[in-house]
Amino acid sequence: MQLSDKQLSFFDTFGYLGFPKLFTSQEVSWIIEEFEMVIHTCGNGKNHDGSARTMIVPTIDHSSKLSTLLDDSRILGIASAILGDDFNYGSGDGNYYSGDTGWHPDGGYPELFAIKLAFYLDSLKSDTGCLRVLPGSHRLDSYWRTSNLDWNQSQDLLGILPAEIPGNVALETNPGDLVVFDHNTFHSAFGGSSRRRMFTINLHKHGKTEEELARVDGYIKHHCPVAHGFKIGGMYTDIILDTATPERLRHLEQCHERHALVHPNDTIIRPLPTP
Ligand SMILES: O=C(O)CCC(=O)C(=O)O
Repeated sequence: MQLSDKQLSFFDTFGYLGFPKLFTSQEVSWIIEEFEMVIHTCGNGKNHDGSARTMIVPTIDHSSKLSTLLDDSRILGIASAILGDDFNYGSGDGNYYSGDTGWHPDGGYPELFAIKLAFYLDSLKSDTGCLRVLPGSHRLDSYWRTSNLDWNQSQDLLGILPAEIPGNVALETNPGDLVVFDHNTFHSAFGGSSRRRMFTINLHKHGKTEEELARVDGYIKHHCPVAHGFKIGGMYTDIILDTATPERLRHLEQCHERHALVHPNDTIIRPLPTP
């Protein structure tokens, strides 16, 4: 799958892109089945009572079937077009969200570095917890950022609810749709249920220079499973590594190796499988 110049310009300008109906209903069925298996058997899903968010990191790594999303030509096409075809897989979370998520970005990088692929597994409308974005907020010099306004305090500061901030976009989705956004882009969700299912695949640029490698290391420090309290012995599970094609390994190699440098005490050294 290729992105058009217009799609790339849209992403560059606004910091997000939507892909309605990217996956078929048959694909959605197994994706949901595997997601539920992962959050129940590897995470705390069975104890989710809706009083707080239940999260697991990683998610796709715990299922050989979900791991194949990293081999999918649609995902590869989107990721390669935005980040280059040597992009790194930077782990991802699986969630039963409960209630609102306030406005926040996932990073503040001076240039495009990391993106999030968000899979929402329920139909979500603007008043039932769909993802919202502040278009253009991925740019550090945008007013969304330079104003230094706390958009979550909009009621006190501006007399409007955070969901009513002018210019924010509610990205209503159905299962099978994919939403992609720059880590820098401010996002939120309001009005959702106490069991809003969603998982992410985070991807970032391959580090080549010393400066870029330092950025990759910083990413691993803050976004890897260990950073979220999930000690799986490295950046990835054995499942995602042992079932990897040579093409998938390209996207795992750098973070697999750098994890040992960033978190030496939480890395069980293991080689990558040989093709
Ligand atoms: O759907 C949501 O509640 C927000 C998702 C989010 O904040 C994230 O993935 O970083």
